[in-house]
Amino acid sequence: MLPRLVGQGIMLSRQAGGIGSRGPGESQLELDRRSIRHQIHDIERQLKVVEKNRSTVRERRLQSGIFKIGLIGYTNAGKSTIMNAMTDKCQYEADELFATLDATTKQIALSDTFQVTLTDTVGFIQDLPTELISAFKSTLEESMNVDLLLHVIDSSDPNHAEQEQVVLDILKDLDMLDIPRLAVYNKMDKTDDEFTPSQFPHVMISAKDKNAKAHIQMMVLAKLKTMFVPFEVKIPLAQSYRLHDLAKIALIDKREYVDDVEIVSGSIAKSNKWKLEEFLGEIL
Ligand SMILES: Nc1nc2c(ncn2[C@@H]2O[C@H](COP(=O)(O)OP(=O)(O)OP(=O)(O)O)[C@@H](O)[C@H]2O)c(=O)[nH]1
Ligand SMILES: [Mg+2]
Repeated sequence: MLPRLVGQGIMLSRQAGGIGSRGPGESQLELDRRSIRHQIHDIERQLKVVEKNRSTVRERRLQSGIFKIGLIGYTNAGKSTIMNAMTDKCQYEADELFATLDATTKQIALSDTFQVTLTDTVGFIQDLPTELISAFKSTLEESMNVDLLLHVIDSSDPNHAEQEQVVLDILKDLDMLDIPRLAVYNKMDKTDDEFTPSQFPHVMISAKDKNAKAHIQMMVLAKLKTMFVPFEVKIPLAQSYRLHDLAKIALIDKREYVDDVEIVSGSIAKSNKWKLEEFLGEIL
């Protein structure tokens, strides 16, 4: 881009002309170049700040023990629409390629108490244009740290099978195939009746349907039950109120009262077992 300024510099200098105005073409050119270098430097600095903020937020989230879910899928599959349905918020969605170029994370309640973060990401595509690779990688980095991937598929697209495969291939390239996954077959409202899903487990929905949120919540909770490890704790009744914090990161199945003790059973992510021990340590 910079070399093209040569012509422009001369032109601008000719325009100036009079006494006290800028000198010959070269100095104008230098001015232009310096100003652009400043702008480039400025943008680079801003990008560094964004990156730094991102990694601090990411670190804080890693420490909190909150379960993390990432929405991934081919571009236009309906990830942002699902994000909106789950969070009751407005995230840019559009019928165009790469409507989302930046990762967005929101914390939501999956049941009365259980909290998760949900991250929307940029859509996958075959033969990604080089200009988009860095945006793609940096938003994907957000989903690298997640505990569960929701693979959103536009079931109504005649090429949905190829698109599913592209996503799975990219996951393999990124070493993300071992992250637990739930397939979300979306746009069922315009999918023909013969459609048969190929991935398991899955949920079939229309993101625009009012029941979409409840369906996804139910399937995610069922999936979590298979991933979590069971536990049983006894809490003195006087300390029962502290269960509130534990219930944000653990699924509570049953609460029983025996004398002045509450017996709580449920399940928790393996990575959070130490949190349970910390909790028990604090109440004893
Ligand atoms: N008919 C129908 N349209 C849907 C459904 N879900 C999403 N859409 C539409 O599909 C288009 C793409 O949705 P987005 O949510 O922006 O898709 P995305 O996966 O976030 O796309 P990128 O950000 O580009 O990767 C939008 O026009 C949505 O309104 C659905 O269940 N049924
Ligand atoms: Mg999007």
